Amino acid sequence: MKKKQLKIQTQAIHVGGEPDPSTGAIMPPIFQTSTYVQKSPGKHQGYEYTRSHNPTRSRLEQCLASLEQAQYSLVTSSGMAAITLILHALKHQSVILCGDDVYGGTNRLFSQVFQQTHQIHFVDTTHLGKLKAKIKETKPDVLWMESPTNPMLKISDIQKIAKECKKQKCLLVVDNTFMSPYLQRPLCLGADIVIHSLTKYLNGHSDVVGGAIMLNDKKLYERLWFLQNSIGPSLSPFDSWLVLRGLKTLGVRMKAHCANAINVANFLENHPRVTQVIYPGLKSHPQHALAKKQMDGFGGMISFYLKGGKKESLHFLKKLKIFSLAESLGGVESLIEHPAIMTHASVPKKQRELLGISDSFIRISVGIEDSEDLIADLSQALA
Ligand code: P1T
Repeated sequence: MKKKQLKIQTQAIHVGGEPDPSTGAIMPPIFQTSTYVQKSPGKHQGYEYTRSHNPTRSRLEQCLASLEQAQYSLVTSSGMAAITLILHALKHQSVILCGDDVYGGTNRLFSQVFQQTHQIHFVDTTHLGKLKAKIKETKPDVLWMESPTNPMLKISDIQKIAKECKKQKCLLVVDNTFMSPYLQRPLCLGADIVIHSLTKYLNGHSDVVGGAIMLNDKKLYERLWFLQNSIGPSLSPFDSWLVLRGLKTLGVRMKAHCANAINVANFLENHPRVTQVIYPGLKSHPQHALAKKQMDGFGGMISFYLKGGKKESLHFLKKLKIFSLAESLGGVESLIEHPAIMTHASVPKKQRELLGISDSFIRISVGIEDSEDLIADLSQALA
């Protein structure tokens, strides 16, 4: 059966997961090797050195390309490494228009590392009119966006934005980390490149740091592979294998994250100590209708505001027993964090305040434990 005919959960298990042809092992071997023997100089079996190619990593790339419905995929040593490779592929002084609400590390990379070689502007991508005006004003080479955004969970219309980008000959890059291909496939909506932090839902077990790039343009893929090989941020064979293993349960995990998150969001929305809950699955979310249309589920991320200030927030975080206070997201265990002090501390204070990342703002990654236990934990900490 062709892989395109398979449903996404079947692809996650079988594409790149074929039994090992030499032994019949049902699980793919970890080719934990740095180099490969050659018959004579330059005569080899397609593998010379693991920074360049590795069979375990190739299997992962095959699976990820299939899930995002892409021709090509490259996996990297972190999500930031994936973003860095793309930035290196751009011309000197390229204009990048970036969503105003992105992961703090992405904001830091754009505004404190690549600001010397590229021109960076920020824009609210949820408002198409404002976005079109900013595109006219800045004439970007690249539009970089997240949907939902980290941490405000704003949703933007990828299909409409992609149309506008095509008109303006601007490359559209979507960071799909918060959704995973199980819930959203931006290339099918017209994006040019999709990136992921593999560290999150795709691996799903909080034991790997990795990144991925998926795209259909052969020339650009070849340039990115050249940069990966030249600069060196390839994912290790063991980490590639762990992600391949994590991917097998992507479908069941994403369903459980979504089911738990709506229960937790409803609980928080009705709690007197909570002033506002942001979750794309709630009717109160400003882009709820768009989320329903664009996504196959609302995901496992929730943000909310507590009554009070920093003191109350820190007190609440200390009282939790099942939720762990930690950066990151997308693992089977529930995590909670304070974006202003943790994941988004590198975003300038003024920009944070404009976005609403205040001291009473909390972000949750809802895991796949029993939601009754999660709600009981939140309930006792809020009390
Ligand atoms: O951590 P790393 O694998 O390098 O991925 C960076 C990254 C890229 N894009 C998005 C949307 C992200 O959320 C991240 C990492 N985010 C966190 C660590 C966090 O807690 O939000």
